[in-house]
Amino acid sequence: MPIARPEPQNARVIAHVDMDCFYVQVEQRKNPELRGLPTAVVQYNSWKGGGLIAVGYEARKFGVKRSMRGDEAKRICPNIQLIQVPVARGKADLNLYRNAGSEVVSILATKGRCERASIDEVYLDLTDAAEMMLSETPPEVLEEIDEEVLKSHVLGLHVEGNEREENVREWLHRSDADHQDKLLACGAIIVAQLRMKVLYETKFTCSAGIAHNKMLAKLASAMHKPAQQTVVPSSSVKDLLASLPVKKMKQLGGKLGSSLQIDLGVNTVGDLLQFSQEKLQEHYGVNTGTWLWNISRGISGDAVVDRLLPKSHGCGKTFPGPQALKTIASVENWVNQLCDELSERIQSDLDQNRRIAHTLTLHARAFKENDMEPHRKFPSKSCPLRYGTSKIQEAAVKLFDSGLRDFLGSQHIGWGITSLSIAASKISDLPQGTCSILKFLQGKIPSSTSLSGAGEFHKESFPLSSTDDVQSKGCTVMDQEVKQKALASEAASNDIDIKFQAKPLKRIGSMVVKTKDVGKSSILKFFQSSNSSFHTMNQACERSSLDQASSSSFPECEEHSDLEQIDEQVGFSEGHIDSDGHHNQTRNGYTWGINMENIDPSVLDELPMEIQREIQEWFHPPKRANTTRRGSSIVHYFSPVKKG
Ligand code: DCP
Repeated sequence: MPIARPEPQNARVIAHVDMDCFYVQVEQRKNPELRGLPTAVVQYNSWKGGGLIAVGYEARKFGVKRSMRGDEAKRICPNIQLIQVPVARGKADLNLYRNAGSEVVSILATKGRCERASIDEVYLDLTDAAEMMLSETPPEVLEEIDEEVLKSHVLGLHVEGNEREENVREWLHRSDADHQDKLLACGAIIVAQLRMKVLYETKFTCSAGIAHNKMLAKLASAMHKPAQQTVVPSSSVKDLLASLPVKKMKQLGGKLGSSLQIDLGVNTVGDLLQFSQEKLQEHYGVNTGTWLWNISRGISGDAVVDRLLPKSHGCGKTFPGPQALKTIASVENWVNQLCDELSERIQSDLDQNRRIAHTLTLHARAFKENDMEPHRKFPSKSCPLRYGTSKIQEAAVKLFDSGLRDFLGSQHIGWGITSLSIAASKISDLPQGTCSILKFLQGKIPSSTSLSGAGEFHKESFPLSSTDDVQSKGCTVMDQEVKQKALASEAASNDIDIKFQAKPLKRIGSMVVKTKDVGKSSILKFFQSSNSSFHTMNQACERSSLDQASSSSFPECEEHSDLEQIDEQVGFSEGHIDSDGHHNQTRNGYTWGINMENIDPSVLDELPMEIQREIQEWFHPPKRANTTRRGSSIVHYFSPVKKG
């Protein structure tokens, strides 16, 4: 459900950066011979040439689309290069792309607060950087401006043919512009520099939107692709939204958007302006009504969250048509494989980022033979997550069994599973003070099971709960070491004299101006000078419609084929009461589902003194006569370690 948040009082500068045909670019970097050729990445499943999941801009010129299969793409574009997505455990392995995304994030994160929104897109809050630029070297005093900045699209700015760059220059230079527009001008300069830096360091192009809030920045980044940026001054918002189909707006692609069309006859976001806030609240409740009223005016207070790492990890697989799984054994086989991957990823998140996931969720799509209740969905199920592959597998199979029971009810009929996915969510940082425990465990336990006991903070047995609110979406990302990379990149960016950054400044009168010929700094020139055939991308740059752009954002999550992953929508819980009615103890905001009196003292004695002290400190045990409770002991926490 959308949440209505008022805009902060002071203007912000928010950018949304989205990689262009991302998987294709990653494959082209791996194999530079593909550059300039029409290329698409296809699923590993070769039925009808495999489903296309990413289409390069050269191929798009021939009409190749993501919804097509390889055979169809070949028909309309015989020279198309179809690259198979890497495969592991019988399904797509996205690590190559995740890591490539992390490289980009580490560069973008150097200029302001950075929120990684998916495998290939981020939001940046550049307000501080823009304010600083405005106070030190405002655009109006710059003698030369990077070509890449001049190629920006400024919404509402009337431009024709060759005058475009001149008009943009004028817009950037306006000394009578209001503070908000001046900030956006600074944002445009910063984002162009960042995009150039991304290109030089990773060889990837990206597109960006620069606006006063996330919603507008996201809309704008998709308007001119590839390798371009679009600025949304406040004065252009009304016109932008007036013709924007409601379904194109984030969170209006589904039922809410349909209801607006059917129930209120609203087809564009601008159409919403005719309704009072009260009327919208009457129809959709106070929160959603207020949100609708706000977005129709371009108001959105959503903050850019400082997050370089994902909120959850997920992996899934679809089994379309005849591939549907129809036996428990075949489901278990796949559940085990998905859990194997999930376990590896959460373990590596724990090892590298000191983050622990608390909830395991299983989603499935299913059908029943001769179904009398075709609308009944397979319910999503979740439970506390215990680390260790076999424990996750065991729990996931139980979740599936429980879901299947609910799905079938009293009917004893045949069934089939057409998609399965597993997610680990409610991820939080390990509390301070666990450092020595981590080291101790990592030193003693083989890495595949290291800290597998962490999950034993949860009860051995647990209730299965429905979690219909957990939806699946496009991309959950996994960014190993991204934080470190961001820091490293930030440090490097302070030292390294990068071509497009290292421009000495000189002053006009008392103001600072750039002296070097900055006109060389353009993304197109990068490709020309690096001798790659970028001409088709150049031509594609001429496109500028939201229609085309719409293919750049994930459609509905259901469309996400084999590569579907789990959304990052689950929020963190501050603490809870478990099903036994025991209050979990919270330290530094982290909830431990265990009491000190549940720890077997003999096991505690085996730990080094420093660890014992840490554990004592965690719990500050309440004084109670009964010091042990059956079924819950630290033995379980350390269960992977076999006692001699
Ligand atoms: N992706 C996928 N399955 C989908 C949609 C996307 O596996 N149904 C993957 C491949 C894409 C990547 O996610 O390269 C990013 O998706 P985008 O929607 O951002 O699309 P692209 O980056 O491919 O193209 P664009 O330049 O239009 O953004």
